[in-house]
Amino acid sequence: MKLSKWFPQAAAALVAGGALLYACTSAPKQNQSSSLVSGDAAQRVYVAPGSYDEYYAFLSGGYSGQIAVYGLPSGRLIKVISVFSQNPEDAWGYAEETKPMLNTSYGFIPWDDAHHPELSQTNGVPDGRWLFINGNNTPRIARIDLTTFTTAEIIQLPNSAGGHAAPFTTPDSKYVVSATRFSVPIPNADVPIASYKDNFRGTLSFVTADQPGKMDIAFQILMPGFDYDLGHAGKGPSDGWFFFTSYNSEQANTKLEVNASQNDKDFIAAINYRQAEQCVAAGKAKTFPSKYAHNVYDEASHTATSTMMTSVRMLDPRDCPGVAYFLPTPKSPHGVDVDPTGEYIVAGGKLATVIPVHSFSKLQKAIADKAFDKEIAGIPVLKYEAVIAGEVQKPGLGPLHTEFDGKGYAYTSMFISSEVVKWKLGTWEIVDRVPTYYSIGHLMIPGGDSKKPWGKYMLALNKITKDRYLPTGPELFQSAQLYDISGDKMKLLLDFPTIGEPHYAQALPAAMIKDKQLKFYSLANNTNQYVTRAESEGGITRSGKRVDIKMIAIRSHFAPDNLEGVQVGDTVYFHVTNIEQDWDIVHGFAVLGSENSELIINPGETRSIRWIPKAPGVYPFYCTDFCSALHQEMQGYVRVSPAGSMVALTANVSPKAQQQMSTAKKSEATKK
Ligand code: RUQ
Ligand code: CUA
Repeated sequence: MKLSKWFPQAAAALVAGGALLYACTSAPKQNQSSSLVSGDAAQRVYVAPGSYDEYYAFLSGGYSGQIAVYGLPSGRLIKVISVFSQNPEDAWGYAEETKPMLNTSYGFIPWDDAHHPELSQTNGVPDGRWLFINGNNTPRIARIDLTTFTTAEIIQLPNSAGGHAAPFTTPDSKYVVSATRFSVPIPNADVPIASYKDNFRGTLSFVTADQPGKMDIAFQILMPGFDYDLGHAGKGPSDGWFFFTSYNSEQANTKLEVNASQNDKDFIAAINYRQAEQCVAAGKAKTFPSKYAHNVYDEASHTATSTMMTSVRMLDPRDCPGVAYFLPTPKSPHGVDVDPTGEYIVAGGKLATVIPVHSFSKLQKAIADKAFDKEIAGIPVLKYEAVIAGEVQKPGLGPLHTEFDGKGYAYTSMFISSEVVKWKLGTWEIVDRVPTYYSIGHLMIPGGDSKKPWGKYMLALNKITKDRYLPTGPELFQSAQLYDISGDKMKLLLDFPTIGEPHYAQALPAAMIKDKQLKFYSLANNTNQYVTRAESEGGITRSGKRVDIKMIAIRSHFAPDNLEGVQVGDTVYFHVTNIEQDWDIVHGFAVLGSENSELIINPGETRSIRWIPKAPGVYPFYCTDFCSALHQEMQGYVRVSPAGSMVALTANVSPKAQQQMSTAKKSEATKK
């Protein structure tokens, strides 16, 4: 590609123009790019029907708020996990049981912008227990259970806005972090925006993550009012440290594209979080009133609860010397990535003409030598020369993110010049480059941000796909491109469209989790307050204007399936238990005129949906998942009468069930 020949003048022009232009205007013709695919590519990605992929890949859904799971190398979409957005496909955020998962201090929030999936780690290597992901807009972190592929927990981050540098994990998953992209008044307050420099601050949050259901904000660190962008934990020798990029060290509050691009260097914040732990334990952090939600999904009751928390511990670096240092880093850095050995800290300076790499051992020496330039808000700024290990020269335009193959090489995405550049750690020489189509953001190597990458594939996550797929009107899908990185040269293998906008992704060998998948929920262990374990337990009850209908779903009927006595003005709850105990036998439920989504009910699960009928009539309901040969027979009716009607509240329960019921009652009576 033309732009992959790198011109400093072009960078200067782009920066002066204050715009990051897309390179796709000089896109190669389709036949050119397809000729770049090597001859055996089809074979390398072909996973025969009925065979499994080698890796699970988890791609963020960006502004869809969800996660998409793909098999690699085939690129087949195998699951969409509902996280931050209501999803009618599985009733996430529509079913009563799941609504509390989307609760925040701002109320019920049906959407977020999810950027960075991160696998839990043990000893610095993905362990297949959980996947975390951030919500950017209303800062949150979610935990996904990798035995059920469902969201199990969400914690909100107070004193934050734009939870972008999240949720990167420590090598032991003790913490996942989040940082403010937007600095804001802390606590948030009604102040003039022009008072930015006086009133606006950032925070770095450390969230305990290794106890399911118990995520908690261990502490927040109060930072100067920059924009904090991305983070990664140290490992090996740098274990115990965390690195966050920042831009807008100018502290501009308007026209950032120009005003935050003035300084030659911004900063990476190096945080000694063990030092922070000690300061917090010594009482140096202040208790800071803060409202934030902690939402937990209980697998036995199939029900989420939301708890509003009221305070955090806030640590000011001035009260904890040695907790934070700034590493000058050119220029408006975006990604920060630590190599598998833990020695090198690589920054992707969007506007930089080099890829700067800091050295952890030099950082330690610089701290010991007090090689400081100045101090900002109690945080020493180290001398660039004292911490820099090397610079990758002329890498391309717009470096963003770097991953590693575990064989001594780094791979950096170049947004503007639309390419991936492979370079050698230690010598900083570029050894290969390949085009991407187009405008690559993140890239991902399975385990590529861990101690032990599985360095066989690299996935490029692209923003622009003009001319790659059949055109679909004004908006085109984003895409992922799979490259073989097992040899010296990167080879393009496959190109597939993605849901939402994939930012980051993670992947692990399928063998790590595929045999741990839960096949169905135990009906016997179902503790939902509306569980219906047998037909005889179904029924309809009224309490004032609230009507509860309990029913079972099984191939191929609902029971009860004829309900009367509902009145206009009632709020009706359908509680449906799928009593199947068999893998993937899922039923659905939907009722005419419902302003809600359907329900999708997994085997052994109970789900409830609220319905407010507006007019008298008879309303059919049916199963929405083609579950059996008689799926179309899986239907029923609710009769709605005018308010105050004398129609009795009844649910038909089959004669057999009624018999069972009366026998049960009789035996209860004899027991008494
Ligand atoms: S950020 S490229 Cu969240 Cu790089 Cu998307
Ligand atoms: Cu149950 Cu279709």
